[in-house]
Amino acid sequence: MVRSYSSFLCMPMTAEIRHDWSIEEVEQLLNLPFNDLLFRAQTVHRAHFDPNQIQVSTLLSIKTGACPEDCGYCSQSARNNTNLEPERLLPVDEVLEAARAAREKGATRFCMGAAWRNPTDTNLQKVADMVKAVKGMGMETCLTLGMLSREQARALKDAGLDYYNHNLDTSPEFYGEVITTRTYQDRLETLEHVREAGLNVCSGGILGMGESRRDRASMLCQLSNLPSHPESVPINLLVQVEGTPLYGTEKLDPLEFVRTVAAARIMMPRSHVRLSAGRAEMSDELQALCFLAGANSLFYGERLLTTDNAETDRDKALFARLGLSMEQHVETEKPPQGRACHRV
Ligand code: SAM
Ligand code: DTB
Ligand code: SF4
Repeated sequence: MVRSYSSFLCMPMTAEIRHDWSIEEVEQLLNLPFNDLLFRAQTVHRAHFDPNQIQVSTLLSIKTGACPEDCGYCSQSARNNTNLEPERLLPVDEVLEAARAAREKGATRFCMGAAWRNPTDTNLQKVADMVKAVKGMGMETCLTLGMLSREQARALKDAGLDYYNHNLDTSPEFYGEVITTRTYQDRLETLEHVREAGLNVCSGGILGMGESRRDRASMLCQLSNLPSHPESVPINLLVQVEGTPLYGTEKLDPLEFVRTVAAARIMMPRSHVRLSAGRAEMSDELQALCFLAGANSLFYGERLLTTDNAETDRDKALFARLGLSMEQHVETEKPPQGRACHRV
């Protein structure tokens, strides 16, 4: 007891912004006694955020399935035998209707996802029109369309896009076990293009794909050692979809998920850490631990892209039980003091 407490005290408690994490250092964080790790994460969290506010985004799949990529977790890959009905790019009015419904429920950001390796320039123009329309409703906008060139990222910025989501998914070491049709470097380059265009970066990964604790540490190093931390860091728990290669993977210890959220919070103190896919299968108590570990963003609404999300009534009840409020502010990353809030 005494030994772990003293080693815990030796670790800095300040919310320093660093880009030089080593995998070993992150492993040390992940190896801390659970209470010490959560205390540190909560301390860092409180230095930067109101701990009782949650940023709320809603997702919509604007183009579903028939994707040429071979991501081993994904229901939308044409190579996986899932029972998914492919859909063409949705018309703008359908997207706007969904955005309006999301806004009425309290979401401040609307995230649109497409099952593409990368958008064609024609499709990019159509999506840019969606961004303009959603933005015109007063919501923040986010897209995830696959790889982007420098020019495409700029065109989306010009259309008024706020965030671009592109996940690293896992560590560079484990990556090849999950995806072979695009490289880790491709992903890093897209993130560079997005950042260069002046867009906010949303990038994180998936846990529970059979990776090791070291892989989780390595993925967090990649994210926090980017030239700027992503403003938003989605931590997904693998949603196991029948017919995908990762279906049947041994389930991750839920406390390991919490530990990883805590490490993300400590390493990227000013980022919103999003408790993303996998909430439908999590208990309220597990989600509460994730919030304590510094998660302060989530997807709200009955669906993610192709799978069910936690139900909104359940989320409302959970927010009320935990005394959490939805962030209402639409502007990007401001100090916590300025944020308005909205009780559910
Ligand atoms: N096609 C684009 C791409 O892959 O870049 C955008 C959409 S893709 C569905 C966005 C992210 O969702 C993936 O990078 C992955 O991290 C996450 N994701 C997809 N399927 C998932 C699953 N079954 N469980 C957890 N996360 C998943
Ligand atoms: C992210 O990190 N998680 C979201 C979003 N970015 C696009 C996607 C989750 C997808 C979960 C599986 C599905 O519904 O298809
Ligand atoms: Fe396609 Fe994206 Fe799914 Fe990979 S994660 S198969 S790129 S939709």
